[in-house]
Parts: sequence; structure tokens; C-alpha cells
Amino acid sequence: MALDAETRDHLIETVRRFVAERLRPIEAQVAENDAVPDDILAEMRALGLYGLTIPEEYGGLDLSMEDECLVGIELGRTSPAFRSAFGTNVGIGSQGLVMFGTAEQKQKWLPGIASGELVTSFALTEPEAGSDSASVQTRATRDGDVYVLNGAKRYITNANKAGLFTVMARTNPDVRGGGGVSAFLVPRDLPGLSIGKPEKKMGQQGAHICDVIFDNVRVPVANRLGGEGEGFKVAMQVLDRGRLHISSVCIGVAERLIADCVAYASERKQFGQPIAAFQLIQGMIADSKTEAMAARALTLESARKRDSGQNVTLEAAASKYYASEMVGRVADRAVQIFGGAGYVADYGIERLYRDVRIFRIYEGTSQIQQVVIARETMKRGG
Ligand code: COS
Repeated sequence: MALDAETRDHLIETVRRFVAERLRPIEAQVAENDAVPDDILAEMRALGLYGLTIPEEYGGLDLSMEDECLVGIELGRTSPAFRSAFGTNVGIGSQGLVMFGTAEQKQKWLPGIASGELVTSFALTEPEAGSDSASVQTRATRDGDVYVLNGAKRYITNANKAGLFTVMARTNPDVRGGGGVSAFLVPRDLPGLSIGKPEKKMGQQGAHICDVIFDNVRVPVANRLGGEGEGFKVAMQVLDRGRLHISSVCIGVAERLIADCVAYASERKQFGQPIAAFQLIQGMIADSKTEAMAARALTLESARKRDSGQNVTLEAAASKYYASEMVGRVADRAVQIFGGAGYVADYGIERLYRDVRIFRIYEGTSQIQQVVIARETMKRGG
């Protein structure tokens, strides 16, 4: 649901101030400790960030896709690890339930997700099912009024904090591909479910990804999300939304880096003048600005299309593809403009350079976005 303009502006201003005053000052500390402090998580809960996209009747803000993207851009102006703390609740961890859950399922879990008491994770990826996500091997075998889950998921964001997982598992081994897959809501405390250690990663320290292992986990039939065999489509529709969200975060990081570049280039003097006076520096700033503006326009236009009820599989893939590649180029130019200062840790530029690398990989690699864009374009006839 779209907020009225005044409420939306107030929300964006509140998030902007929170990012500037509370998050940016501790970016380096969060990276160093590989953890977001508890008091900051509590403030995020109090601000309603965990429930941005959850329907109002369950305690959330029910943001439209466009408003979610505008908030995502603000959150992008700091280390992406902060957003990740509640990102799964807002996106891939909750949207299957929001879009396909029964009234009982929603009543049971959405209030906790909206308040942030309950952290959620999206468990699709497996060791042998990454880009080829329809080939999941985790099995869900029906046994009376439960499904018995066996298998392993990989690189699952927030798994170490999650109380509830949306798990895609194969219910029909005779059907290859997505048609044999179903989705389940799996509480963390079911016997047989265990979580691996957080992986050591290139960037986004403070955000965690872990394996999730299912060893004869008995999940009630009532926890199935959608019909049997519909799990892959649930996952794909969740990702259509998630990809727009990630695009907005890419745009925020790019805009932050451009502002950092302008500030640094205006102060840093070489050859007797600020380096901002040199046209080769200006060329890099111009390229970054133009591309960030293009990503913003594409993403917000795609979000508005989704809000008007249109299918945005192509638009979400195109936004994610362009925005994630764009922020990679912007971060690379930022290191170049900062020179040696961009390569050492003190200025935080090298940290953001590492942080943004994952945007081209998770929620679908750039190559998968290209496949989706080409297929959809051919389907639409151009
Ligand atoms: N919305 C609704 N339905 C969709 C859909 C979408 N966005 N995308 C695919 N489907 C449907 C198709 O219509 C098809 O339905 P039918 O069998 O009824 O025709 C079914 O799902 C299978 O789709 P498709 O044939 O395109 O599957 P493929 O295995 O060829 O390809 C890709 C699917 C590659 C697009 C998919 O596996 C993908 O997005 N991979 C990347 C996964 C990813 O993002 N991982 C990150 C993990 S989450 S952090």
C-alpha cells in the first residue's frame, strides 16, 4: 500500500538520520567485530525496520515496492551489513508467507516478523543447486500429517539468527526441475535442524551466512506454503521482489560513494589544486553519477510497475543486473579517485569495494539475470 507523501517523506527522513547519526559512525567497528551491536538492532526494531513490508494488520508498515526501494536507497548509504540484519524479514524471508501464506500461517508468524522478535531466512541454495535453483535435492517425504525433511542448504543469510526458515524441498523425486519442489515454513526449534558456523567472507562483515542441515526434521503439513509442487514458483516470485530491493541498496551505496568521491576530490590537492579540478577525475565522477541516475530511474520505474500489478520478472532482473554491475564500477572508480587512500582501510572505501561484490552474485548472478532478461524479452516478442 502506498503511504501518503507526507508519511513517506517522514519515514525516509527518519531512516536517513538514523543511517547518518547511528550507523555510519560505527561502520568500521561492525566490520572489525563482525557483529551489529544489540542496541542498534533494538533501535532498528523500534523504528519498525523489520516490518517495512509486512501488512499493517500484522504490525508492519506495508510499504509499496516503490517506497521500499526509496527506503532501501537510504539504507544503502552505509555498510550493507546493517540492512542485512533485517533484510530477510523485509524480503526473501517473509515474502513467501506474505504472498502465499494461509490466514493461520500469517497470524502465527507475521506479527513476530514485523516486530523483529522473529528473524527469518530463505533456504533455497544448496551445494549442488546455486544458479540452477530448480534442481534442489533436499527431500521432503510425506509421512501422515508431516513431511520429513532431509538435506542441506548453503550460504543462508541470517541462518544463525533465524527462528523461521522458508525452505524449498523436493516433494516429488520423479519430477525433475521446479515442478517437484514445494515450500515449507520450518521453525528453528524442530528436532533435527542444525546450523553450521558462519562463513568467513570477502565483505559485509556483520552479516552472516551459514549452512542449514535437515536430519529427519518433521514438519507439519500445515506448514506447507502453497500447494505441493508450487515451491519453485513461490521462490521465483519472492526473488522478483527481492531483486528490486537489492537494486535499491546498490543505488544507495553508489550515491554514498559518489558523495565521498566529490568530498575527497574537492579537498585533496595535487599539482597545486584540488584533484576535482582535473577533467579525468571529473570524467569518473560523471560516469558514476550518470550510471547511478540510470539505475535509480530503472529500479523505481520497475517498482511502480510492480505496484500497479504488472509482472516484473524482466524488470526486476534488468534492475538487479544493471544496478549491481553499476555499483561495482562506481566502487572501482572510487578506489581510483581516492588513490592510495582508497586502498588502505582508514577511509572505508576499500571496505565498500569488497562489500558490493556480492551484489553481482546473490539473489541471482548477473549471468542468471541476463538469462531471465533474454528469455522474457523473447517471450514478449521484443
Ligand atoms: N515468477 C513466476 N514463475 C516463474 C518465475 C517467476 N519469476 N520464473 C520461473 N517461473 C516458473 C516458469 O514459468 C516455469 O513454470 P512452468 O513449469 O509452469 O512453465 C517454472 O517456474 C520453471 O521455470 P524455468 O523453466 O524458467 O526454470 P529454469 O530452471 O530453466 O530457470 C532460473 C530458472 C535460472 C531463472 C532460476 O533457477 C533462477 O532464478 N536461478 C537463480 C536462483 C537465485 O537467484 N539464487 C539465489 C538464491 S536466493 S539468495
